[in-house]
Amino acid sequence: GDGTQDDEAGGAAGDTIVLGFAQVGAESGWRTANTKSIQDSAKAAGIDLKFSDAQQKQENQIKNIRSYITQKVDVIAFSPVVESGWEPVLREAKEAGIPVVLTDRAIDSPDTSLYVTFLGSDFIEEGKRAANWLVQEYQGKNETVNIVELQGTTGSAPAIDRKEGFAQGIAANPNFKIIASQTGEFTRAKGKEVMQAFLQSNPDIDVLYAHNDDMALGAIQAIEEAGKKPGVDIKIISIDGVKDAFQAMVDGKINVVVECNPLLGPQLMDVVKKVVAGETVEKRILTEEGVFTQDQAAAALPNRQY
Ligand code: GYE
Repeated sequence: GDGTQDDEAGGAAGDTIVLGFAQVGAESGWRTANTKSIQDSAKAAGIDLKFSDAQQKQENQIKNIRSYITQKVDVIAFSPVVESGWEPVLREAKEAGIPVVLTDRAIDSPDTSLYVTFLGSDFIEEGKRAANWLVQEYQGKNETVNIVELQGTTGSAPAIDRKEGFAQGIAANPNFKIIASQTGEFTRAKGKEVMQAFLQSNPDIDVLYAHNDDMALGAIQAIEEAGKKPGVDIKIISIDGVKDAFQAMVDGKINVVVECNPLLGPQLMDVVKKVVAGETVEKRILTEEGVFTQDQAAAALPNRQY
């Protein structure tokens, strides 16, 4: 993979594999854990990792992928910031004979020959799990439940799918009303800001559904500053399962967390090795995840890995 002539087959025996990884950014606790997992496991696997951070901008990510193509890395992996607009750069990678692994987030292209596999969570399922908790929580009650939603990055797979999965999950309950839904860009700062606006225009919020923990944690500050009790006056559902969110559950401020595992590094390195060795890999590799409620939070917290 270093451009010498004996690695034309993409990593002959004894040759170090070069992996170019184009990360989304450092927007959340999930992302920080994901980056660390990729860096640590590349090291452990003896893979030469070239890493870039796109600061949540697609144009940066495209530039970073192009640079890996120019450098003739063995494999390119990336976590697409948004779903659309990847065909041109992925065709360039294909023409250069460099396999691409989608990590964490999917793209919307129907041309599945542009990547070898997609490794990551089922975000629709996560949205459904969030909704299922709510349906259970209000079982047997007919009162109107006013829900506000903090969406992730506009156009990203997790924002689109978590919204859709949740909507599907509450669809059979007409008393559940999503009264406001806006992006909080997966960050604490934006989550707080948008929640402040929600609170100002809606006096009667019962539930917050946040597409990730960081936005929920930012929103908690806004709720407290407005003189309300997070977890009690406004029930909070979030996704990811970072330690700070478990702590917030222990403190009674978040009601339920749907787990999304960021520790994709070991599986990614396995896939990269297989691809370089010319082995076939499954087109879709799913991560396994759970759901945690307040009564489970204290016991689970010490074992959380991210
Ligand atoms: O939920 C969020 C991060 O793509 C699954 O991105 C990931 C999401 C994660 O910023 O915290």
